[in-house]
Amino acid sequence: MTSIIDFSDEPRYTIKAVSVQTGIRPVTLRAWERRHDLLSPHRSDNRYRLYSERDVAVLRWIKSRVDGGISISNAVTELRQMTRNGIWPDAVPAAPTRTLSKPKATPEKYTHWLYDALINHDEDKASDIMKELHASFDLITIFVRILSPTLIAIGEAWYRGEIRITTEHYASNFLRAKLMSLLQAYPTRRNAPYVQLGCAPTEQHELGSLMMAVLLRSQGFRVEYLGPDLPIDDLVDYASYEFPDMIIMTASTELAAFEMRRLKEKLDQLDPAPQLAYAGSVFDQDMKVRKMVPGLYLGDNFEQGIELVREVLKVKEPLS
Ligand code: B12
Repeated sequence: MTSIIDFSDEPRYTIKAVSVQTGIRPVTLRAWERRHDLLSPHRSDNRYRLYSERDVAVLRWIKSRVDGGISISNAVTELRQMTRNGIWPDAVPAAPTRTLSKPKATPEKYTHWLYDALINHDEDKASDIMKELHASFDLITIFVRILSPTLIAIGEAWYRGEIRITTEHYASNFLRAKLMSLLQAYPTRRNAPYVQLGCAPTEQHELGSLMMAVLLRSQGFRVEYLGPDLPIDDLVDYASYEFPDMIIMTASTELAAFEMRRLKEKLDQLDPAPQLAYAGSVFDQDMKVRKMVPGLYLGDNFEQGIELVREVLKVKEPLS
């Protein structure tokens, strides 16, 4: 971990550049400076504020405290007390940037390369491909046009007996691990609509749910990913004192979907009752199942799912 004091204090960045790097709007930055005497950025010849790498690191740290539920004045006081005693906090890692470079190939070509690397258990190659994908495509394109088709091709190859089950497990676990790292690379937040995601009882297919968790967290939601095969009673008990705004469950079988009826009944007894939303292949394929399960069906694709979550949780502006 690098300490904030290790960053350069040479004036370099305009307020706009700092806003892009930290996700703090210029108007908020100016207000923090004015009201809390937080930073005194250098002024250029034409009186523009210029911030250093260290200023950016301080702002990221302050923002992580505020996102964690601490008031801005307490966060500033905390920082002052630490620095007065010669202690500088560790720098908070930046959220993954999304400045995309021109892709070397089409999503279809990448799907083919990733499939090949995974069925040959070539982890280095698969990791390199994932790095390239992250540098060249937005998350939706990676998930919908590359990872999902790769998984489907692997499922089909397994079904036809062309690859062993061990290889299918290897590939899905590799992708699960990459998705978890991606999820953890985005900052966790406190002051944002709170969504818990996971899979219905008996359901092991968790990658769709995990992808949605990454997408929502990348958009600024407070997200907790709970994993596969969740027991209803424990989930409801957890929700009774964590107060999520929404719980999203996925299912690929009728058995798993029907368990959600019981979940809805129990959640409705809570006050406030979280919104129950669901998705997954069994709902996509069978309208009868959707009719039988109360709650909000998020649709068969992530874009529509995100739109509906934003609508129901009344998020109009981008969350930062
Ligand atoms: C990986 C995998 C597994 C892994 C899962 C690992 C993990 N950690 O998730 C493991 C090995 C555990 C597994 C187990 C089984 N599997 Co499996 N599995 C797959 C595979 C290869 C990929 C699934 C996947 O992750 N797809 C990627 C996701 C993103 O795609 P998706 O689920 O289709 O989701 C789309 C939409 O539903 C939607 N969506 C999904 N989630 C969400 C969430 C939100 C919020 C929103 C808005 C949208 C959304 O968006 C996606 C993109 O369009 C598929 C092959 C295939 N054709 O899909 C088989 C497949 C799904 N499995 C299958 C089967 C039969 C099983 C088992 C019963 C096998 C067995 N005999 O044990 C068990 C069931 C276990 C259980 N009880 O759940 C069959 C299902 C057939 C059917 N329709 O009934 C498939 C299709 C394989 C096949 N060709 O036969 N499996």
